[in-house]
Amino acid sequence: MTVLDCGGRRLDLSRPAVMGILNVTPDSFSDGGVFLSRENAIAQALQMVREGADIIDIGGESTRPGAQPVSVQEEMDRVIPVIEALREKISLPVSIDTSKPEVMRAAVAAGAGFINDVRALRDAGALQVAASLRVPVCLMHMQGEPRSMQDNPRYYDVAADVADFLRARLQAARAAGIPPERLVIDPGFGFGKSLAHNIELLRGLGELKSLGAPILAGLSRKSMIGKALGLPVERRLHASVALAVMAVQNGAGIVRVHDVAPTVEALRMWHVVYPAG
Ligand code: 7PJ
Repeated sequence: MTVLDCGGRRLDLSRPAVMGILNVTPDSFSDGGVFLSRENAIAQALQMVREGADIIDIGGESTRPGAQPVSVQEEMDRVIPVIEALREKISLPVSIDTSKPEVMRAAVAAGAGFINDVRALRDAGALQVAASLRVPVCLMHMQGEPRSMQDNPRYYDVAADVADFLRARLQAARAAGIPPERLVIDPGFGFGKSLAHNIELLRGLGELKSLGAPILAGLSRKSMIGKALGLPVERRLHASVALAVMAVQNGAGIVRVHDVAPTVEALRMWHVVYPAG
């Protein structure tokens, strides 16, 4: 049984874990602006806790294709008050979705117990800061930068290229002093990937298990559903739940989702059928 120690709060990975998404941004692609106010963000987090989430992932910078970067100060102003409020109100671990070392430091000081970095600690100083904070870190694969990553992404062999990248980032993280029991990996669905690339990665997700770290997968409401089924973002719930189950079936230990209640129910059923994983 694996339990991640998230700054004193537990994330149990002996059964599929659900990470609920809390965007505190004005421009996230599916719910941008709605949760901008602090009160709304907190209410949304509490709702996800009631629905059975295992960890709440708070992000203050949209990484959707085409999104513009935000300043350190702007990102802090969005996320830190929400993390501080949630520290008191919920007992689950809170994850900070950021690439900026300054935001990582402030977020952990405010109560976050997990770092989710779509840039896999490649920003200057991020490896050293993350190591000093002693909380688990998710290292995600991304080809290119959000602004341009969906302009004709190319790979020699997408599964092998992603695995090679994650292996190298795990090595860099360990070399910086982050022990293996604090590392999680993520192939980064939709981050510089075509529909065909995403499908190949999902089918081959189990191959990442050989890297020895728990796997996080984020497929919720993503454009691969839009491309495959022609559905707008507000109609992607059922396919998102299906993809979460497929990801778990293929080896994911954590799924990052917008719709917590239906995903929790689907994965509870999965766990009844596959109690040993
Ligand atoms: C992911 C993420 C993901 C991790 C986003 C969206 C775009 N972090 N942050 N994995 N996606 N670890 O939610 O559609 O797939 S932002």
